[in-house]
Amino acid sequence: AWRKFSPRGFTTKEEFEAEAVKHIETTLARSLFNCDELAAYSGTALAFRDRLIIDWNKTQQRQTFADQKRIYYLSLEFLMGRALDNAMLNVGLKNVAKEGLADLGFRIEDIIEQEHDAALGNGGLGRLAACFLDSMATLNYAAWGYGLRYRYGIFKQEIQDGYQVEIPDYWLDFNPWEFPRHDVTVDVQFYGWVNKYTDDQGKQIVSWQDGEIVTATAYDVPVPGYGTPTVNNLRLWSSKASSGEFDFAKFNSGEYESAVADEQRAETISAVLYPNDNLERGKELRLKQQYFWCAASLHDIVRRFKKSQRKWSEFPDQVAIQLNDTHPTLAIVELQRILVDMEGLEWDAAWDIVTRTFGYTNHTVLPEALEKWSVPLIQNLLPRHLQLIYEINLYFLQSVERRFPKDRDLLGRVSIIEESQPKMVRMAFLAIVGSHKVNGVAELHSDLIKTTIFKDFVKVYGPDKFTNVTNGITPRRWLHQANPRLSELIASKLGNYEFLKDLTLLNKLEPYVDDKDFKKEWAEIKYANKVRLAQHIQKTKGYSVNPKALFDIQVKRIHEYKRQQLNIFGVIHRYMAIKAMSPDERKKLVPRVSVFGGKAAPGYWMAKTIIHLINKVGEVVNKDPDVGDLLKVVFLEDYNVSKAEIIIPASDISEHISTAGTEASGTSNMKFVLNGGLIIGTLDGANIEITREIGEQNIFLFGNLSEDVEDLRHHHFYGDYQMNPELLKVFDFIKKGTFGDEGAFGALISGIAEHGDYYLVSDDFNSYCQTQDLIDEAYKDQDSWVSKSITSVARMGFFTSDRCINEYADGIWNIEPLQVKEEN
Ligand code: 26M
Repeated sequence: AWRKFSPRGFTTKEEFEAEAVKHIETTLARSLFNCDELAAYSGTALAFRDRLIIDWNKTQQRQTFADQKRIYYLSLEFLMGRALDNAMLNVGLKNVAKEGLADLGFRIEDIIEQEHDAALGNGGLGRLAACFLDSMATLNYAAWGYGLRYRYGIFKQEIQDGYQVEIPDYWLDFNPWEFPRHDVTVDVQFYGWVNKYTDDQGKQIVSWQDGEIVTATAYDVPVPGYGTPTVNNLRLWSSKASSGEFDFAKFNSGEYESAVADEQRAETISAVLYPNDNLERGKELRLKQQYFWCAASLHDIVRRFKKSQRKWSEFPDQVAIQLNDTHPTLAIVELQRILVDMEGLEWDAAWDIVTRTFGYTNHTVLPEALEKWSVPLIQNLLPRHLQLIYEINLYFLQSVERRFPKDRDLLGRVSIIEESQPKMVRMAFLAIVGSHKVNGVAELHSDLIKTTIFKDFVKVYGPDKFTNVTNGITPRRWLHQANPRLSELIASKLGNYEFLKDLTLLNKLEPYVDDKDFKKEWAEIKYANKVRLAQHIQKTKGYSVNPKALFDIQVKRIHEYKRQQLNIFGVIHRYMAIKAMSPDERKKLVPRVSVFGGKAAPGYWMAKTIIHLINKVGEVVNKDPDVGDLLKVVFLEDYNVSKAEIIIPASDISEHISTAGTEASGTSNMKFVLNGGLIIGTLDGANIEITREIGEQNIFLFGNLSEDVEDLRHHHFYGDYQMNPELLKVFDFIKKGTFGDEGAFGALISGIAEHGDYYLVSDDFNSYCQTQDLIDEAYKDQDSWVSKSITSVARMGFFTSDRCINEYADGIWNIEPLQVKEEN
């Protein structure tokens, strides 16, 4: 009976059409006679949104009623991509929508493409947060994401004359997936000063006074699980001048301009995502963003906790907060401030609550990415927080001194404050001290943080505070949505789609590794995906590539440590080899399409030089009649989540070739293998565990090992090393001006040939090229290649983000899923 009053919405195509048309005609006030694709998208999105809202409300009620622990995932980045396709698949009504849209005269693919990506992230870290939200909802965990509602997401990339140009990404014009909550606000304070006094009862009172107030307004985004009625919440904060603050006093006294300026300054906080990945720059506005978001989220969490009327000591039993990198570390200080300054708890009791609440995930060992904030900057912006940080550090150092009384150097090494000029706050150290668990994101990475950057903390806390949770990806988006035909083929053999919820079931594919018909279908699907990418290249770049060629793909943020330069030097080496061949020799070659994609941080000059070189090589190679189909070099513009969904299923080989020890995990490596692509990679990040799972015979590994990197760099530094002669030939070829203005690439070359080759491009060049030759040979034997592909997919079960979330839940959050009984 309840169902009658609580409908889940449409189930048939007729009902879907009626809903979509109703929205187009009423919500959008458009006539069906001029319904274009954008209007059809909007109507479809609103119809699905209605369905989600009902389950979303129920989920929130159920979680409130259950009154058990919740997970709060704090991330400055959520790289969600598009929502409609995902929503349709999760509620299991994509086919209904497809038929309904066909009736209305539309192809569903065209409608899906109307949606703007939600690109509130840079790369791996932000996309991981999105996969985690998907898994937490699918597994029925009571979980919230907290982030910032940037008006501008990651910039859109265009290539002009071979150079990257950044275009602002204003994405909020029509966003049916967000719900403004004008009644859910938090006032956040900045600047001001700290007043300490003793009250009538002799109690120390600390109050943070004056300064300016900015209001955080909540915007909620539903996060549907797959095949479950759980719809979790992603809460994004938007900044506005506080209502009292758009100052009528100022306004009335004629200071209109300065009143407007105040308002704009407040709105600037959530205006734009910082486009760096793995680089820290210490800008005040970035610190403001971090505190604004941490404070708003913490006060929201505390408000919710207080409704339950529990004792403060129960806070860690109700709340688990996970810090996605050090960006939200101020949340630790803010919770201590709330408990001590506002709620009047004793320091030790408060600190115990804090440390039991937080967990910290580290995503990088690159020194230039480790966050440090200058003491004067914090002093000015957050005076009370600086005092608290000093106090936290004092107690921490005292405890270290008690345990290691003779080791004075140790105190300096683990101090949260770096004694530099100016002094700096080391955010990773603060995050470690304020959390009960610290994890890395792949085995090698988790070992490295224990033996290098956080070595002293292992000594202080013992090894158990540090753990590993190897990253994972959601198979819903990265298999089912991106590669529906492969998903369908797998389901046809396994009998159902259960593998999307338990990815280890993929191992049931192993018996088909030598099944002729199955292999044929498998290969056909890969080919169709390559044709689709070739069409995309034709449409966006204006030239054709041969879908029968070996597609070799490297798509990720452009960074020296990821070594796109090694790839493009290898391509040039191949080009030189082709030029030197006789026509007969050329006939034996495996044709190749080398695809690159990825954004450079706008201020990262060397990364931009690499993009420039790739484009210039493409211009020369692609029109060289000696080469023809044998080699094409493509730089795809504006790599993002929705492009990844087209690109990843189309690879034969993808490249994950970072200098060993530098890539914390990598997650696209997992996506490519799950889609039947093989990979070439170094023994770095999750490549190591991928190798262990799928077997050494199914992956192309090369290069120096992480444990040898330090020695090699040492030799470089003292000049006792020989440049690889083949690479020198490549450099000479570039210096001749083969790819235009040779001066343009001077710094890229000299960094390797003369200035220490920090990322060991020369050391790994031989091994890289030889392995590429092995790949050519292996590709000629298509039969064995396809077997490798199937075997690999069958063994990828470990890399689902569901496994990963269950490990966090068990080992860090101490939380169980909230079981839902399906109503009927
Ligand atoms: C820092 C300061 C100012 C602005 C931005 C940043 C910043 C942004 C993103 C710093 C680091 C950021 O991300 C690091 C990152 O993406 N790390 C990647 O995390 C993935 C998920 O764990 C791993 O798979 C990758 O190996 C790792 O590079």
